[in-house]
Amino acid sequence: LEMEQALRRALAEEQLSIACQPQLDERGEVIGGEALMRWEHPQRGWISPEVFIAIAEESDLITELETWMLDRCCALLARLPAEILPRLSVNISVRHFTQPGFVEGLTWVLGAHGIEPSRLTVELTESIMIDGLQDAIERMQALKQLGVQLALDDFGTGFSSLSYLKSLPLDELKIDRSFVSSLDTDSSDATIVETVLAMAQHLGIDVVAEGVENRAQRDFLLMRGCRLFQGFYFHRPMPLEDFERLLAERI
Ligand code: G
Ligand code: G
Ligand code: MN
Ligand code: NA
Repeated sequence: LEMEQALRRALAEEQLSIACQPQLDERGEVIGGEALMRWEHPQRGWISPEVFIAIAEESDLITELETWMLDRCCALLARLPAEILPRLSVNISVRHFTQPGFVEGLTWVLGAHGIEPSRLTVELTESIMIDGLQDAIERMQALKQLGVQLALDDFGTGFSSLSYLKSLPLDELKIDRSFVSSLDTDSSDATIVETVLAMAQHLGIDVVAEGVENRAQRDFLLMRGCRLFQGFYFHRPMPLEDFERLLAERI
């Protein structure tokens, strides 16, 4: 509770910021980024998002944090033309996603900034199916009608069966970095990654490989049809100013 209060104050007192990790296509061009929340406490320093997101998710504070995040991300998309920043991904927690006003809020913020909705990707995890597949499908369809892109994050770490994949209106799968990081050392993880890529191709869903840390991993993925990459091999998450500088350098 003490931590929750500190986090509420962090939001009010602008201790929160956004880091962005570039996403690249098969030619190595930056085609977008994933926005990640950061918290620098005045006394305790940087607090890991694993810690503070979990605390925020215990209450509707997560909705406030992610609403702030969405507003900042839309402002960035509005500031940079699509040629410079084609797309941006944000993580939305299941608690926020299942809130009654979520779609309305998202519609409002996109409109307020005048953003083409397809430039925003909403990353969800398999926990969206907590209330059942049908509820998840309906909520996701409402988002698709808005025109945003939908990604399933941390794919492979959940407990759900693969059969739900064909019923969800997904644009993108993000293969969890735990599979990617052991591609070159664990043959069963290599098989899982190959299978996910083949399956996604059949379903017409793009795949983002997360946590690519070396060239061998990138080459393995590329040879098996992966077209989107994210990981320390290319870039670490960076402050927004640095991300904007990186984008500006390309032209
Ligand atoms: O780089 P990193 O340590 O930031 O991220 C740690 C975890 O925190 C990741 O699983 C990431 O998805 C999550 N995370 C970062 N920002 C947000 C956010 O705004 N909302 C949610 N739900 N998760 C986030
Ligand atoms: O769960 P989500 O994918 O949203 O979280 C992104 C997290 O993955 C962030 O904590 C980010 O710092 C981390 N990350 C991104 N690229 C790499 C990588 O190449 N290696 C490792 N170990 N972590 C990564
Ligand atoms: Mn993510
Ligand atoms: Na992930």
